[in-house]
Amino acid sequence: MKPHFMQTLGEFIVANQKDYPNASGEFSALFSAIRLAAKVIHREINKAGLADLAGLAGGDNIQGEAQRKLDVLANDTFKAALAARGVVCGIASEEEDHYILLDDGLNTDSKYIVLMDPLDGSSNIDVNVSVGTIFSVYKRRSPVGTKVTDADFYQRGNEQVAAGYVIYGSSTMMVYTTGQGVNGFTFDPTLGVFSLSHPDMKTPELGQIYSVNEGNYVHFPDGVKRYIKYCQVEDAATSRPYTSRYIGSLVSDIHRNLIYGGIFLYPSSSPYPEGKLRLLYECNPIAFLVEQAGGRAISGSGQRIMDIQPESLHERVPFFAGSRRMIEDLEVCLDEFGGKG
Ligand code: AHM
Ligand code: MG
Repeated sequence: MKPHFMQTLGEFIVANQKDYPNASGEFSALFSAIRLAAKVIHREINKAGLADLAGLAGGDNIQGEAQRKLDVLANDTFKAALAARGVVCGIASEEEDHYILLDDGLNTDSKYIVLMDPLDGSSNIDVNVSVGTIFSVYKRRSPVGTKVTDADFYQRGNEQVAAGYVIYGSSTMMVYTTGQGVNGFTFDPTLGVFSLSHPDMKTPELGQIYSVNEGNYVHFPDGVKRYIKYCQVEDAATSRPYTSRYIGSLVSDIHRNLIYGGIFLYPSSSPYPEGKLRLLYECNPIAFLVEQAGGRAISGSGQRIMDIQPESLHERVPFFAGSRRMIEDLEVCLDEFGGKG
């Protein structure tokens, strides 16, 4: 068999720098920090069951959710990797009550901020189900050299300069966008490199998968209930009934639907009147990727996710994302029957 050398993530970033006329190398350094942290998490997740890394850490995050040992480890790893490069002036994380200011001299003059969910779906980790890291990158609004402010973090999703996820699955992959399409890189643990395995990812216009936690059905808004019933009705033209697939790990559910085509729904329900997913570091980066792959992402009121003006760091929003024609059908139901609790 002839050896096949795919382009590595590092090579890809360098080769595409020409797309950014003002690129100073800071952005590549930022990506190299994310890439390195992802490799560390890959390593730790793979031995979690052996190294006493499964289970709870003993504390709660600001949202009252129990932190797991790997949540804490992933958060510390990404923070340390980003801080070490001198390219990020502020970090916000699902695991931190407030955003972190990096004004240690090394990072003070950086122009980027990063928002992240270091280990999404971590409640799945003890049973060997795929989890992910989600990240979102913006240019700061405040002047370089000053302390970052709320306004740097409360930017609309459409201001993102990059977003992506790492999926720690049957293989580890990084999928990201800088607004020029979506590319996916698979990690080869024997070489320690991510290679371009999924260039220019596009999601089908119409898929056959719907993904929702149907256990909450009775609490869903009427428009969402209608749409779920629509998914289940037979119709040859749209290949219905659709298949129901729900892992309960956002990155995994989105990754599958992105490739096969499908719709992901996390509506409002009585336990979560605003939905469960967080606008800044879960919904916005996923919305950017889904749109760049040709899909759409909207909220319960039908608003484009990336147009929502954030008001707080950990705010939640009903989230619907996926294949374009499926979102259009959902919109009809939300318009007619309502999409909020
Ligand atoms: P987390 O950030 O605490 O891990 O929670 C987010 C996760 C998502 O990965 C997933 O889509 C969702 O929670 C599943 O929620 P549910 O168990 O209510 O269906
Ligand atoms: Mg999360």
